[in-house]
Amino acid sequence: MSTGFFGDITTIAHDPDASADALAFRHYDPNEVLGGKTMAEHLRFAVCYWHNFAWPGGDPFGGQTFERPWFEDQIADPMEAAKLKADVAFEMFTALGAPYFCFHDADVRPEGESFAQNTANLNAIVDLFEEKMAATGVKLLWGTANLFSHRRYMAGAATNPDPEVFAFGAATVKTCMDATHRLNGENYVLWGGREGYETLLNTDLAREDAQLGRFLNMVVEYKHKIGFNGAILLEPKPQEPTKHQYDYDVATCYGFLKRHGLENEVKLNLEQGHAILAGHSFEHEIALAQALGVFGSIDMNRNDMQSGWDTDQFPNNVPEVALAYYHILKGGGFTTGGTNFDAKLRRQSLDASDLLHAHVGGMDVCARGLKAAHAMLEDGVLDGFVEERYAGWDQSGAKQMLEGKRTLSEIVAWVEAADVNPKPKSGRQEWLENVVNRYV
Ligand code: XUL
Ligand code: CO
Repeated sequence: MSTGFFGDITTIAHDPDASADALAFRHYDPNEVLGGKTMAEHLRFAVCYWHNFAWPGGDPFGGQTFERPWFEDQIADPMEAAKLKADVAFEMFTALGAPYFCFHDADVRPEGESFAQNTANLNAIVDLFEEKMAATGVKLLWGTANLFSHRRYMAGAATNPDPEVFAFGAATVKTCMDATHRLNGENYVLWGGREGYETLLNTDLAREDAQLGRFLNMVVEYKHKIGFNGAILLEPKPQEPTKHQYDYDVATCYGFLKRHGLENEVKLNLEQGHAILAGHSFEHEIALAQALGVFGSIDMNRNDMQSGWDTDQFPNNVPEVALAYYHILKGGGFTTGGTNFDAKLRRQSLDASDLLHAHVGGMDVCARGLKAAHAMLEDGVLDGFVEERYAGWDQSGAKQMLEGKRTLSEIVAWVEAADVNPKPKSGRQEWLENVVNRYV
């Protein structure tokens, strides 16, 4: 029986000719095939639990704006509230035709007084999820532990100066990995929201790095112990809530993984807004992760270009999204990863239908971006230019330099003997940008 939260809306169809205010996909057609895969298979959309069902609409200057029947001011029994929330969540996943969802433990279960109570609450909801997933066919893209909201984590979880907090966090991650494994999750994510510092005056950097490295190694050891086949993903973000967060960006995370022997065990979950906060573009982060062999999944959203905050808005810029998917497709597309909307409504968007419009719009923007990216790759104009640009390296003398077969002195001899005198060639950026514009 429906909760009635979304009125009589149960499914949203693909209808390019729908009227202006109708809830319909204009561009996302899950069954449309691009290069041998359907759009649904390419994009692997996921709806996140936290922004849609747990967040009350607060900002740093004001509290709750949303009124939801499962909020604690509406239902006295927190477990009943969690169940109603799950009912509405699955109604939304189904209405959108989203194949996946993602959650933190704290989004889905009531906060207990102890570790044991938290675990019992989580497991009760996981039982419910198991039933709902079987009934609807909705799958779990990833699970994760919220090791940043509760006050015990104010100075970090893995990087906390107090070993008891480290232990509480590690024990919590085990329960969330168990839950993810039970629900056949395809990935397990770690975002270190408080793994960083507010001031160096009270912080031992070397110690915190060692703690974080040990923590992640334990996660990987446990993954193998239980036979979890999904990927372990680290999610970079440079700051917010901390002044400085250790998993700053792709380059920093890769260095961290190398340092702790994890570069072949852990991949990355990249978020558009986090890339911007780090002073990069989203496609930079994706392209670098692909180049280093650690690309895993994406959290799709956008930041406000003026405010400088991590505003987690729904994506609405097709050219930007097209370049992100271009690099994803170029690297072979998603394997275990997908497109999770780590995006939230504006706090004035009060209606249940706003949640649907937000996702329908986001999914349509991604569909347009994907189509453009696919066409750019099919035509091969960009790729061809890059290949041509580096073609000199195919010659044997050039190869020998890279393979360590020529010393500096030997290179001098070669430059002199062959009178090497390079002629600069145009990088043709404006033409390349014009080419991209023909697709978006
Ligand atoms: C916070 C953020 C998180 C992670 C999961 O900025 O992106 O929601 O995606 O913990
Ligand atoms: Co995220």
